[in-house]
Amino acid sequence: MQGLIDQFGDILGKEYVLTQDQDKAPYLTDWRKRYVGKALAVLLPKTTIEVAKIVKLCAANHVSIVPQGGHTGFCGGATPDETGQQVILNLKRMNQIREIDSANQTITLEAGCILQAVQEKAAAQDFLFPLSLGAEGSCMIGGNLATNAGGTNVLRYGNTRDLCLGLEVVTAQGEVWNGMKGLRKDNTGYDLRDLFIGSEGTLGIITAAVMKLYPLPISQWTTLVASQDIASTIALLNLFQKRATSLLTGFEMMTQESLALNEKHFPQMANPLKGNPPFTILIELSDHESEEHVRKLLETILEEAFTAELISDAVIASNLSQANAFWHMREHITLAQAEEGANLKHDITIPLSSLDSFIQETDALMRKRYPGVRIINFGHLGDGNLHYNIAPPLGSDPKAFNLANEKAIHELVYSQVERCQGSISAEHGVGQLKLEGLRAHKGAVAHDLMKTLKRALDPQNILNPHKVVSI
Ligand code: FAD
Ligand code: 2HG
Ligand code: ZN
Repeated sequence: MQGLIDQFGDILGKEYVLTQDQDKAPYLTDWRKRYVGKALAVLLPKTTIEVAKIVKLCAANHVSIVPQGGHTGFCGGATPDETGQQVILNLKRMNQIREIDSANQTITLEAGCILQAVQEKAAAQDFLFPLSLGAEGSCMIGGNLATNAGGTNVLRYGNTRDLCLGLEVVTAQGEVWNGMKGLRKDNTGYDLRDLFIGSEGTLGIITAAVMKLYPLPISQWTTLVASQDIASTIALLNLFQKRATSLLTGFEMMTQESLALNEKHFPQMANPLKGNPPFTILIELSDHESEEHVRKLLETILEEAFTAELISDAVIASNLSQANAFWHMREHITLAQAEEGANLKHDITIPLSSLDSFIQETDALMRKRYPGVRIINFGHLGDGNLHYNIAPPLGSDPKAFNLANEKAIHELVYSQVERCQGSISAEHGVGQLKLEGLRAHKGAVAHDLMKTLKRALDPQNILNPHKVVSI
């Protein structure tokens, strides 16, 4: 293998081929500390040409590649297996923003750009790059595209897929596909771009992209409201959709139990709504007209909601720092869960019309079968996306609880998801975490088509094998 390592060094420069255990360690464990892999080497390319040369070399030597961005994914997609025979290809050095095209309202950038840096670069030129998620300080645009990440602005601007106009991809054969036209219309046969988006590094390595920009709103207003039940919360969402239409940019839900866990670990982030309501809803409106216009609209809709008894309390953020504090409270639930210890995540989508029955039935079954269990349910309710996470009963050992109950708890939640015709992965992807259940969930025809695509594009199975589909 030393010969191969030397050849990697010839392509990248020796300092960008990490082979020592202490150098590789940060790349080998996923964010949740659920998967720990081994790797022959961690490779840090700087250019698309280098990526292409590495893929050709790996293909010739039957060495498989695990593409990696910020390594913040929740499904173990960027973590190698335990053989120590795979290489990690981390794209963090490919972090150039190539161009902002103001007339076309697009940004052209390399896959290793950190999401937050992209947002800041766009804002400096008076544009909004709307993708926003809790990991934005470390996740990368290539990872966002590879997972088709969602986040908190999907309601208005769509998933990462909806924000992408063009891609540059290195194929499993080490060819470079240049699909970097920033076109909003292009009906020239099969959509290769959409094939690579969401493929989690199994079909090609995304090296660059052309992404959409939007005008920066001049005013944003954020409010927290108290709701007593899910039926009222959905009626509230529909009221906002009707009255605020495209000004509605965020609609997030947090249950009492989620916020209690947050407050336990981050007491400075206590819920400003009094009385610990069963559901706390964070709503954001963004406007291009004036502060006055959006504030009045928000107040009017909230008055209507009070009159219709959809909400029992509301706090409007009086300044930017208070608005940020509301968002931090929402985003810290994941961190509070990590502090608390191992938990079972379910990133699911349910049609809004079935959400009430899903939560009522699943909560009841869960509490009956697992007395004392904590249901940390929160998420992007405007998209029907729940993070229906399960924490073990207080006082129990998380690892032992999960070992004994993980399979049955997943089955309970996912059978309810199927009953409601939902999805077992809303925004986090499949990776290795959900590989097993995918065939049953997608159905044999869809699953076989996915395998056919994988075999056609990567017949040697060198790109992220045993993630998403096994062939
Ligand atoms: P990685 O974790 O490095 O990789 C993810 C997958 O993409 C892997 O399969 C990897 O092989 C592949 N990949 C990475 N780069 C490339 C590339 N250039 N070409 C081909 N394949 C590649 N996700 C959401 O959707 N919404 C959220 O609201 C959200 N919030 C989060 C909050 C926190 C605190 C954390 C830790 C994570 C959150 N996530 C969320 C999950 C995660 O941030 C996203 O999945 C993100 O898109 C992953 O980006 P990454 O650069 O870290 O990718
Ligand atoms: C979020 O929406 C992320 O905050 C994380 O998708 C969800 O912790 C989770 O399960
Ligand atoms: Zn989420």
